[in-house]
Formats: sequence, C-alpha cells, structure tokens
Amino acid sequence: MDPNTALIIVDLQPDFLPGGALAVPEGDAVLAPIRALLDAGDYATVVATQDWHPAEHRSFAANHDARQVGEVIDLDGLDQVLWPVHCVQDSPGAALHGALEARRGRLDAVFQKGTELGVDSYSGFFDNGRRKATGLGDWLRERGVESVHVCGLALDYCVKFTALDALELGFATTLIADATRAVNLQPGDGEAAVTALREAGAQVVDSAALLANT
Ligand code: VGL
Ligand code: ZN
Repeated sequence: MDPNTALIIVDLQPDFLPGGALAVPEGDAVLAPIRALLDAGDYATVVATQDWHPAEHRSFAANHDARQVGEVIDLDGLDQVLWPVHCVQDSPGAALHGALEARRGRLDAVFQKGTELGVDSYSGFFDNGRRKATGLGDWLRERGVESVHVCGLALDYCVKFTALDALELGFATTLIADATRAVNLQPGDGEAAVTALREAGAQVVDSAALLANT
C-alpha cells in the first residue's frame, strides 16, 4: 500500500455486530474483508475509532422520558436520533472487536468518541456539533497521511460522517464498500450514504481491488 495511506476502521465493536445492543444487519460480513486488509493490506498506518459513551449519554432513548428508539429529538440545538443503550464505556459491547484486539500491535492508535454527555459523535474526527476535535485529523497529518481508506460500522452513520470529514479535511478518501454495512433505520439509508460520499468526492471500491494493488 502507498505509505501515505491510512486504514481507518470505524467502530468495530460487539454492540454493532449481530447479537449486540445496536446490531447492524449483516455487520459481521465486514470481519473477513477487514481481516484480509489487516493481514495483506500492508498499511503503514492503521487506526480505529471506538464509540465510547457514558451510561447517561443523551443519545440513548432510555435516558429521556417517554421516548422510543428511532425517534429524533432536539439535543442542544442538533437533531439527534435516539438509540438503544450501546457502547457504554468499559462494557463488553464497547470493546474493540477481537479481530482488532488480536492484532493490537497493528493498530497505531484508537480514537474514542461520544464521550460528552450532551452531544453525539458519528465522525471519528469531530462531534456532531463540531465543537471538539478528537485529534484524529492532526494525528494523521503529523504522520504524513494524505489518503485514507475507510471501513467498519455503520455505513449510514459513523462511517459516512468519518469519510465526509476526511474529505473536508483534504484527505483523498476511499470507502471500502464490502467492508461496511448500514443500520438502514430507513430503507435505502446505506445506498444514500454511498451516493453522498461519491458526490463529496470519495472513491468507492471493494477490498479485493485494494489488495490486488499491494
Ligand atoms: C453509531 C449510532 C450510534 C455508528 C454509533 O457507529 O455508526 N451509530 N452510535
Ligand atoms: Zn453511539
């Protein structure tokens, strides 16, 4: 792989996989391509994001009176989808998936997000209000990274917003289409995310094409 290209693995955590608290349909289908990318992709930089909420997080429906999962509320001036309780700090469902833990030595950094009670953070770069940066953007720049390959969960939320911010920050950005899956709260959300990413300037490829070039 080009030495200035980083692999960004978004939120590969048990709570987003089948059986998890916020299970992404077919979420486990991303594991094989991600393992292959880690094994054979020869990336100089591999970084993971980790959804990491306090138990009282305001994105959880259970932390509001008479609210259901999937409802949208105003949270401190931002539209907020209400989610099931998920990725609570230090809970098993919030751990990085074993596919990454087993290769911990290959992970150069982990950026946690969603730690502030009153604002959600879909992007690995900024919270949804862009009030704070996680440090990922500066960290990539300091390492000389110029392009990023983005995969993980979920395509229509954290993968989408991580890739959009990467583009906005000036990184050449590729979505690894077979290494991501969508929540699809509304049917078609996953396809809409791919369209939005293409329109914003992202390349969309399958892992096999990337591995064929290494
Ligand atoms: C995510 C919803 C809530 C994600 C995280 O990783 O896509 N989605 N928190
Ligand atoms: Zn979350």
